[in-house]
Amino acid sequence: MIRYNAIQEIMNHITNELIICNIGFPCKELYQIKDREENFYMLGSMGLCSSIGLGIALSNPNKKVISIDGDGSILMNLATLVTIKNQNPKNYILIILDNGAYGSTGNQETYAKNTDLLKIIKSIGYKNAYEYEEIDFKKLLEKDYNEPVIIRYKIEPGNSKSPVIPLSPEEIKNRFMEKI
Ligand SMILES: Cc1ncc(C[n+]2csc(CCOP(=O)(O)OP(=O)(O)O)c2C)c(N)n1
Repeated sequence: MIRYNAIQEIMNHITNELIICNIGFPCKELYQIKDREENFYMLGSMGLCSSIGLGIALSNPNKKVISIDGDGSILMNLATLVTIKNQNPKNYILIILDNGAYGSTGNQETYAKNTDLLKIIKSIGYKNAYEYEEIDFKKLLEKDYNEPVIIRYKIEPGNSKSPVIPLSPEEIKNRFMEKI
């Protein structure tokens, strides 16, 4: 499975959750699969999708917030995992699409090829750390948790042919802010 199909699978279960999406192809693919005002397409700041999601989750405790991130971006900002754990937003779900590659820039291998991100996540103390293939994501979304959830979704490298998003950064930001 490549990223496009993984995002399709995730979006099959989404209702009114806020979604923050990783830079590059993930955003273009999410836009193509299911554009909605509740989607924030993060266009510039590699490594900060999970941090932006954390801020949105802390400031909107009554909404479920999902960040769709990548292994390369998590590796670029590993401290985010410790920060999220300590801030402990109960309404936050971080999904890491782990293709072992910097997919958006040409599938150069990342260290996630040899370093198990889920082991790192569990070692930080996350109780709700899962492999996507081992959970029922629909049921997970229906449940309430006392701590953040992190899901690693193992996929293959590969980009779709999704075009550039026809919205400016200002338009993306403004419609998302109005929605929340
Ligand atoms: C600080 C910084 N370094 C590099 C880039 C270039 N860049 C954009 S997306 C990307 C790859 C992201 O890889 P990953 O997070 O694993 O997501 P994937 O594209 O594989 O889904 C890179 C290197 C950038 N935008 N910002």
